[in-house]
Amino acid sequence: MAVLIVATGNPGKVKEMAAYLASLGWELRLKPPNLEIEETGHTFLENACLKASQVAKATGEWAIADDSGLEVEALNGEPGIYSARYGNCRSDVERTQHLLTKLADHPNRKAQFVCAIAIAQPDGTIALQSEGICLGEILPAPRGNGGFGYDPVFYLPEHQMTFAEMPAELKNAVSHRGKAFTSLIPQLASAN
Ligand code: ITT
Repeated sequence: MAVLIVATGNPGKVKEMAAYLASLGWELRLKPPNLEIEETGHTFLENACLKASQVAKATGEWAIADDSGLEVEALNGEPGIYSARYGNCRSDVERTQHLLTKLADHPNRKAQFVCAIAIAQPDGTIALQSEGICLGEILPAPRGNGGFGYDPVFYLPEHQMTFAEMPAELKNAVSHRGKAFTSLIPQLASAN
């Protein structure tokens, strides 16, 4: 069974990525915690490729990376690729509050989550890549306890729930990450 290093330090992502990758025939391993990759790309895809490629080279194994974030229309796409470090806040709760403060009572609440996934071979060459988008709205206050990051304020009108109110299986089926994995998984299954 080939080893696949999950190149993220975000526990919320690890859980979701492991759910998509379970039963694909790869032995999943976490990236060494001291291996930090600087995200110098200008797009989600560039950063996903950077992380996958550098972790693959450093470990000598296949690696999969996710770069993702929230784009809010009324904030001209902020926080975007800077979602993890928005406002220099130190926790998901603070970042979410920072977003709500910036958006204030703006009538346009439209937002989208974007996810780019890249898989690199042990020599760092990118073997597979994929992207997914999930459209929603930003609520004026958080709702729900599930998920991670901005999930409590990201509302899907068609489900009448935030990501944080959804059972994990439903979020995994409809999310930006779910869509990226759906197109990636058939290719990944045949790469092993
Ligand atoms: P790694 O780079 O180690 O994977 P990270 O958290 O720094 O972890 P990103 O640079 O891709 O990852 O930033 C993604 C941020 O976007 C993440 O920290 C959340 O704040 C947000 N985010 C991404 N997907 C999300 C989701 O499904 N639900 C809620 N917030 C999400």
